[in-house]
Amino acid sequence: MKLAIIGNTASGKSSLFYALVDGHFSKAHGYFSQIGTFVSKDMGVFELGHLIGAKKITPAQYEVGDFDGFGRLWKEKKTGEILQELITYDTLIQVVNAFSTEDAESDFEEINMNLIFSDLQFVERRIPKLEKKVQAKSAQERELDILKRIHEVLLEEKPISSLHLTEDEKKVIAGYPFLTIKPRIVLKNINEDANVDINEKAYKNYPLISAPLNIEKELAEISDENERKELLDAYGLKESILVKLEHTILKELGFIIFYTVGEKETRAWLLEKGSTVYEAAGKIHSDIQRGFIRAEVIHYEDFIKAGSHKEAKSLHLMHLEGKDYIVQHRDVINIRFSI
Ligand SMILES: Nc1nc2c(ncn2[C@@H]2O[C@H](COP(=O)(O)OP(=O)(O)OP(=O)(O)O)[C@@H](O)[C@H]2O)c(=O)[nH]1
Ligand SMILES: [Mg+2]
Repeated sequence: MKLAIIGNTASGKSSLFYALVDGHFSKAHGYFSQIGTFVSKDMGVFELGHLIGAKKITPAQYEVGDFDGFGRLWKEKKTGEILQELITYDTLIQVVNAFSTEDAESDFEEINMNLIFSDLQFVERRIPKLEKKVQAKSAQERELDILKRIHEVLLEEKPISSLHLTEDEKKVIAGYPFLTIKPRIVLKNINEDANVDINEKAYKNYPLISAPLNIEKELAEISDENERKELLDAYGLKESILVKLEHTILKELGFIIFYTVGEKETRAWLLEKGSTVYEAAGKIHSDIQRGFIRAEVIHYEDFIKAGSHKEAKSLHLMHLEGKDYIVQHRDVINIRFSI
């Protein structure tokens, strides 16, 4: 899963990037100044792995890009090129400067308008072409109708996500490089002396998280638990926002985490919510999916209670499921297969 950090110049993008990747990064080319890996903050996989004495523990991971395209390069009108890079990302995390400016709204809007403008440019080029195709009966009128509705909301300076498209309609336009339809999370970068307003949960319909990102960056650099605590206390903060941010990302994207628990390796996997255990098997290995017989499922809490697959089985905490079972967040899964 790929996360792009976007935002205005000096809004705190790189501060968030460093907090997320915790040293796992490299310089990038093009419109990302650097790319790195965010290792999931979900501790379940470590608890399970330690419980059974796993040799290797592999948490879920996200790819993170520190995007730099909305400044000078955007003004040089390299929008097409920039778009091609940004479009490969699943979620946009928009950092908004609320620490050195009174006007966080215009900081948000400047980037928001870049995204809207990019989509607008695209539909305006696409609609006349599609009209010709519809006339020649080589394209469907339905697609054209959807694009016209999209055009209207963009002209009102609203994101495509504000248009309530059905799942079917979304499929029709899935191949288009729209940015304002992507899940977006707003990260308000507040001053470290300001109080976090915990009641404020959304910003213009986007899920909102507020934090002083310079402190988040510092927290990532400290490994000593007591020192971390001191720093948090000094600024009246409860915890780093990274756990909450990951939850929000999973919720917005509609993803869950499931585990495979083995002595050789205990691992956490990201999966689209609503997926069957057969689809989950495919993530693990195509052979396991091909030879799928049944799935042994134990929920995380039950596994922790029982301590092992065997004990969970004898306590009747394990249930056997067929291909159609819908995997739940934090299920421990063992696939019986034969090839
Ligand atoms: N006081 C304060 N300063 C901050 C905060 N977050 C970032 N800064 C400072 O603001 C400056 C810009 O932060 P960066 O994280 O580099 O921002 P950026 O968006 O990556 O900047 P560019 O890549 O140059 O566009 C740095 O000097 C930071 O130390 C904050 O929460 N509070
Ligand atoms: Mg930067």
